[in-house]
Amino acid sequence: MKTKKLVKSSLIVLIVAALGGATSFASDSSPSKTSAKAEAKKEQAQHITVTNKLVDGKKTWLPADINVKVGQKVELELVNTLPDPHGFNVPGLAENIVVSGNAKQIVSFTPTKKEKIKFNCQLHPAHVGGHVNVD
Ligand SMILES: [Cu+2]
Repeated sequence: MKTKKLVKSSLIVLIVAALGGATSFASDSSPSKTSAKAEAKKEQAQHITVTNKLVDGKKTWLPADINVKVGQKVELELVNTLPDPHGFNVPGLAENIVVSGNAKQIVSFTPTKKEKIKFNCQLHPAHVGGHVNVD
């Protein structure tokens, strides 16, 4: 008689636990929806690869014209294909960067005004640079 009663009450406990579990599972989906919305709002950066290589025997950063926009975040991927370290300097935007030999480095900035800025390798005056054109 006593044993039967115990079995009955533990069955009720199990059912309640199962229902409670189902309820909390259903309410789980809303927080992930919120974070997806925040993700979409994130600003998308303009990605430009700038490569350092030998052109007609001269160490050169290419492209010579890097075209960007006011207020748009820029992500420059500086790729040095030469064995020695080289510099990359854009006054006011990305200053005195040094990229190791056979390595790459990412530099980010957001231009705030229209201008044409000369860029060069601050380590070697003979190294061929170019311009960052902010439109
Ligand atoms: Cu250089």
